[in-house]
Amino acid sequence: MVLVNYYPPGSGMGMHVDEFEESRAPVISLSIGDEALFRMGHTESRTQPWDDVTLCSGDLVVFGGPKRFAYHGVVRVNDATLPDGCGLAEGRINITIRQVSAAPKLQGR
Ligand SMILES: O=C(O)CCC(=O)C(=O)O
Repeated sequence: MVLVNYYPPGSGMGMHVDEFEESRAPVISLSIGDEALFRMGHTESRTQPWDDVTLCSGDLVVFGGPKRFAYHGVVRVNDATLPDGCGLAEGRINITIRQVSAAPKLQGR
């Protein structure tokens, strides 16, 4: 499954766990556009400790293993930080790729 989120400047996404998927395969996340302050926490709750990292256009994050079901979110998207030529006039797009089923069926079998 591929999920595309658009973030207007100044927006964010609350701390949450990606637990819709039954697969434990890593989530792959690509950032395009304005810089975002991304927060990665732990599996128990939305509270500290957490790590904050600024994601720039073109950055790819893979979260798997012990962080696959950790709380995470976007604190904020910083206005007017996107690079020329990224394809956006403002804001940020995040594309996440997730394996949904634990055992994907092979075509024709
Ligand atoms: O925008 C991001 O970097 C994170 C997106 C996210 O957490 C999600 O789609 O569940």
